[in-house]
Amino acid sequence: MNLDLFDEAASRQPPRAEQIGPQTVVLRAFALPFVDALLPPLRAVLKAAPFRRMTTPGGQSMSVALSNCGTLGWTTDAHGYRYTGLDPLTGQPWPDLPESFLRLGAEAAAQAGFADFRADACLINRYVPGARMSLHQDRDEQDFDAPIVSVSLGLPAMFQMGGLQRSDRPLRVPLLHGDVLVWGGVDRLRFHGVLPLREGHHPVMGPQRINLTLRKAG
Ligand code: MD3
Ligand code: FE
Repeated sequence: MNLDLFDEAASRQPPRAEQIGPQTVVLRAFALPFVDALLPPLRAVLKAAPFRRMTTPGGQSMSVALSNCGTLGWTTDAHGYRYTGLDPLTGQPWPDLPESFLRLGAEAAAQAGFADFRADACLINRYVPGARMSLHQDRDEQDFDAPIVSVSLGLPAMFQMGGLQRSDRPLRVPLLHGDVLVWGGVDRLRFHGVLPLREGHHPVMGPQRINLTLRKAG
């Protein structure tokens, strides 16, 4: 038996791209080579702008905790959803978008067919077991021509991708540690959500899922 070949086959998976919509691609494991470069700056961002749970305009407390980095950050409160330049918790500008986040966003977007993507905002969502995100559209950004790049870290989640109407039956797509989802163009305003996170412990991230969404918000 050729052990070298066996080793190579066992350790190096081919890049897998799954087209789940006309302009929506899942790049399986695309972020794995970036993880070591993402985690230290992620920790620094969260030290300056800690995770917090926000209240929606409808008065519901979100089960997902969030933070942001970049020139703009997404927030919600009793008055509505919007992007702000200052973190309402600290009164300070959101932390800078780390280079490694920008690089991953640009490379994943290019791989999915969106050239020259440069994010100015990154929403950081934390799911603990039971946390979920109900079906919604992302429509608080200025420019719907730019794609969004989503990076999944930690525990697996079941993502729901619906259509342009809330009533369209969603497709279920599992998202695992290192998976990257890129969507734009005709898919940009699709309804989407995340089913309640299952209990578990991830070897790198512990008992949680963290999702980074790189956006052009301004
Ligand atoms: C839209 N986050 O932050 S990734 C959000 O996993 C959000 O934390 C989820 O929705 C999360 O606004 C989902 C975002 C996503 C992925 C694929 C899509 C949004 C999509 C496909 C089509 C439309
Ligand atoms: Fe969303």
